[in-house]
Amino acid sequence: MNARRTNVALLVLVPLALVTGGLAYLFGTPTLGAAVVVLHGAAGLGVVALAPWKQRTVRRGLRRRRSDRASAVTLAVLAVTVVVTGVAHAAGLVALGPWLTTLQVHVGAAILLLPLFAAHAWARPSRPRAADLSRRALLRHAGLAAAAGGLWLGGEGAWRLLGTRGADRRFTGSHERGSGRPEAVPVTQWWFDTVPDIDAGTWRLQVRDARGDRDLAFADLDAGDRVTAVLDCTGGWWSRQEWSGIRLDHLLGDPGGARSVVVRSVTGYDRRFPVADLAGLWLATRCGGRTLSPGHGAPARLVAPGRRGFQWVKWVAEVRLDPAPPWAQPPFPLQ
Ligand code: HEM
Ligand SMILES: Nc1nc2c(c(=O)[nH]1)N[C@H]1C(S)=C(S)[C@@H](COP(=O)(O)O)O[C@H]1N2
Ligand SMILES: [Mo]
Repeated sequence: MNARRTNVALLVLVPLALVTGGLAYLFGTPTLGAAVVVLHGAAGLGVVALAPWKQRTVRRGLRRRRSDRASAVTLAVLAVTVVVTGVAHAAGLVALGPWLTTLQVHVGAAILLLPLFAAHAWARPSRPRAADLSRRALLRHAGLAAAAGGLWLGGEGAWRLLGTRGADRRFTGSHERGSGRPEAVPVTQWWFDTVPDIDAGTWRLQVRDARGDRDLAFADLDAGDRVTAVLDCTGGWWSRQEWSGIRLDHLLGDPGGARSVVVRSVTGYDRRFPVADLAGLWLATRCGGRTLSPGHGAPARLVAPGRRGFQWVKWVAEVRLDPAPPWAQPPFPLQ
């Protein structure tokens, strides 16, 4: 690998890692989810495999004192942070403190890295050449892919040999926490939401379906429809609990011409789901037989098995059938 080829390989691997990382958060079932997470790990470790070559370029560059040196050094620090936290999370280090998961740092650093990486690559003339697709070049690419796959397998083997928590993480990469013990589940917000103060006695759920609009009280929803489901937070942990409440097809009845159902919280946080999935969504009033704690979504929160945690809307204020298609929303919540 010379310097230009190393850079071209990074121009492929870093965007691949960013895209597969983002996609990993959109899949909650193993069918595609597992493949995307493995590809992500291998792409990220492919970047590691290039480090011995890149390191030479970096040394030469540092001697040359270019004008964008500070941002290049920041980029390097972010890249090391992303890789170290990614591997640390995979190994089993879930949290860096009571309020900070390793993956939050991983993803945060990766997002900060994106503009610096783009500017850095733009300012340097490492353009691909036709020869990068020659037979000999393809052999080199295969070598790099094998090194990346080897590092991934090596990691999996190492976590098993060393007996770290990395050995039994879920297909999403998440680690188990507090299954069967609702009080041991972390209280987590997607971004800026704060726990609202709601009186379950006066609280009403607004429902809009084919029959019109109505308000329901807590007792109307505490209907005993049960499900055991895994909440898998993108912060890197999962937990299996027994929930009960009311299934959305029981709550709403025949969707008529509606294409989606919108579930919105008291705080305005909302998510949209296909009406075809109503029988697989629950509005839960209880977890492990007890009413929900304020942090975990009291009086009622959505339980959406097979979907990542950010879809499990807490403190639900409204459930409404809607003519818009289920994809008419940003892929990730904005609040
Ligand atoms: C420059 C961008 C990125 C690089 C270089 C990178 C690199 C890595 C590496 C090296 C690992 C460890 C793989 C292993 O040891 O098996 C990892 C794990 C992970 N990364 Fe990233 N990553 C990037 C961006 C992202 C983004 C944007 C997300 C999510 C939005 C993300 C989510 C994850 C997850 C969930 C894991 C855990 C996978 C597992 O445990 O198997 N990454 N990443
Ligand atoms: N209203 C609202 N609901 C929300 C969130 C939020 O920020 N606001 N965060 C989601 C995320 S990211 C997760 S992982 C789960 C966490 O649920 P828990 O706090 O009961 O563990 O709630 C989801 N529901
Ligand atoms: Mo989450």
